[in-house]
Amino acid sequence: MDKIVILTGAGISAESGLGTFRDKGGIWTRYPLEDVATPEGFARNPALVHDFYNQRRAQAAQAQPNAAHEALGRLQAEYAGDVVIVTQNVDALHEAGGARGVLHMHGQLAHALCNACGHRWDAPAAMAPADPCPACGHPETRPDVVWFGEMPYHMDEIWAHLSDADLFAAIGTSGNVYPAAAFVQEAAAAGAHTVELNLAPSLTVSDFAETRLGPATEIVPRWVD
Ligand code: BJW
Repeated sequence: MDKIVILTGAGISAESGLGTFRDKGGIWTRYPLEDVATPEGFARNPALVHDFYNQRRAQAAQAQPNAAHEALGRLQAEYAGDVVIVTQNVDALHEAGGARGVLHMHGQLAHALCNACGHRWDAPAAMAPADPCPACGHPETRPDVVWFGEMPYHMDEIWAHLSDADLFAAIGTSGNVYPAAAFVQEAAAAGAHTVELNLAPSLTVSDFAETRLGPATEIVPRWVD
């Protein structure tokens, strides 16, 4: 049975009202990523980082899945083979759109993480510096997201799926951030057909066999159906 591996980025949630990072007016044009998305930034000013993620958590909680998330949920439900969704996004819109078993390689806004014992739990609406871990009581708690210099989650499982993929699609990601930007090469080396679906060509567009350009809510349902 054929295996489809789909990588998604911020572009798939853009039409649900969640900002992308590197487009005009994007999150990293408004907040220095060194301050809010690195362990060093968190150590320097945890209140600033919590404030940034508390705002993003509140926005994400209001957002609704769009036609692209729903099309992928449908694909997973109806396709006879295996459809693996790997997302760099920290929102829960794939799950709200009907997807199952989504691999959140950059973590999830809805979870908190204890740096001391590794315990994860549902994040409160407003996390604050030195909130104690409910399991061990340690105050080194943080949003459960992957910052620059940290190891993304589920990597062994993701590389295994890529090495076994018949079709690899990347949707709404700019190809700036590794290791996700290297997935297309891994899948192509394994013999998969590769397709990019994006509003504008990514940095890695030349690695893909096929490119479909347009807003995700138009091109993803058309590609799936
Ligand atoms: C639409 C649309 C619409 C708009 N429809 N499309 C050299 C080689 C290899 C690696 C490195 C290297 N130098 C440095 C590194 C490491 C570093 C890295 O990649 N740096 C680069 C800047 C070069 N990577 C890491 O540190 C990663 N870890 C790692 O490599 O571990 C190994 C290791 C560990 C320790 C020591 C040594 C090695 C971790 C990366 C973590 C990234 N974290 C963030 C924040 C997550 C939490 C949060 O959300 O705040 O993840 S950064 C941010 O970027 C976020 C995203 O998931 C990620 C990717 O962004 P994405 O999704 O592509 O968004 P955009 O905005 O860039 O693009 C949007 C796209 O959508 C565009 O293409 C638009 O056209 C499109 N679009 N509207 C369709 N309507």
